[in-house]
Amino acid sequence: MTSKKQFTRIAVGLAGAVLLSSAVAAQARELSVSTVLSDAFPWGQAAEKWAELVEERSGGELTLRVYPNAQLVSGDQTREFSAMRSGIIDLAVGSTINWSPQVPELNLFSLPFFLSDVAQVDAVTSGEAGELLFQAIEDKGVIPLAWGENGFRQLSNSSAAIEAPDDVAGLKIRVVGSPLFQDTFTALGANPTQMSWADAKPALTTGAVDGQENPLSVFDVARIDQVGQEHLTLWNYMNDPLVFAANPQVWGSLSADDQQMLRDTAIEAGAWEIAKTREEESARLDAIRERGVTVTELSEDQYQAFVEATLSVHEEWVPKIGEPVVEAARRDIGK
Ligand code: X2X
Repeated sequence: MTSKKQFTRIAVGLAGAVLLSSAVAAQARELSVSTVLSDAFPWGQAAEKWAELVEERSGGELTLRVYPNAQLVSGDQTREFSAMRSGIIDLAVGSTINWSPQVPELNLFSLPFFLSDVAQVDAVTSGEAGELLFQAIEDKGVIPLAWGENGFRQLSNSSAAIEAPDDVAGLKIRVVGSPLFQDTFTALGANPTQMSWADAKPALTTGAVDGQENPLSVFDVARIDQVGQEHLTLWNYMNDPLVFAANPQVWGSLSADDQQMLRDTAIEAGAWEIAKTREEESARLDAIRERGVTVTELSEDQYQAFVEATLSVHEEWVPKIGEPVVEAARRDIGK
């Protein structure tokens, strides 16, 4: 027979267990965030900033854990979007280049010499085209939240200064992303080779490839000059915006308040990172020059020669990106 005392003990124990399990339910929830670059780079810092703001605003109830180096997709950055869509990844701060194989509209930013300065990039991301691009991401099964920036991509190589399309001819250039990059470098007479970031530095080190293209922050932090890339041409041929985004099931499982908080903090972290990336560019360029890299700036005529050499890429890719998106972008930048 259960005595009154025993009964009380059991009841107290049960109540404790219920309390404990509700405490577990209310315990911090951790979401994964995928990035390609670590927090040594502005890109990784964007994700860390997001995590910091979320931790602060949620009072520690929601935490973001950043997984850099595309480790959640074994380094294969062009699979990041699919992995987020399928739920292997909860959240990501990803590059439009890396997601363009699944979201062709994102190739807009990679159209050679289409967007020529940061004002135009901002006009597009905050404009009509930006809305269409977010819609395209959502249509492909991922919730876009905010923009960030990897930056304008510059061309480096190990053999000689590049001032004209002829100087690129015959060079093996590492590229990533959609086949658009193959087309751009083929149009310039180069031999493009698609490979992940994880494979790029080893390929530059062994001389398996002669050149690569990346923003100044990446060139600087990854010390690309130390793997023989002594020539850098500033040609601003394309910008690589970043997008903060979420898996739709994860997003749907959050309260409306948490959704709002996650979106607001993504926007804040993105704006912070975009400003930082841009502010740091000139000091990075100085540092690169000081390390002995030959930096080539193009005259207007030299620039035009590259524009003309890659016009065929526009003909080929505007229909794949979609006329409405390209037209919206033209309106956004008044072009
Ligand atoms: O792989 C690259 O070149 C990088 C790091 O810039 C991207 O992820 C697009």
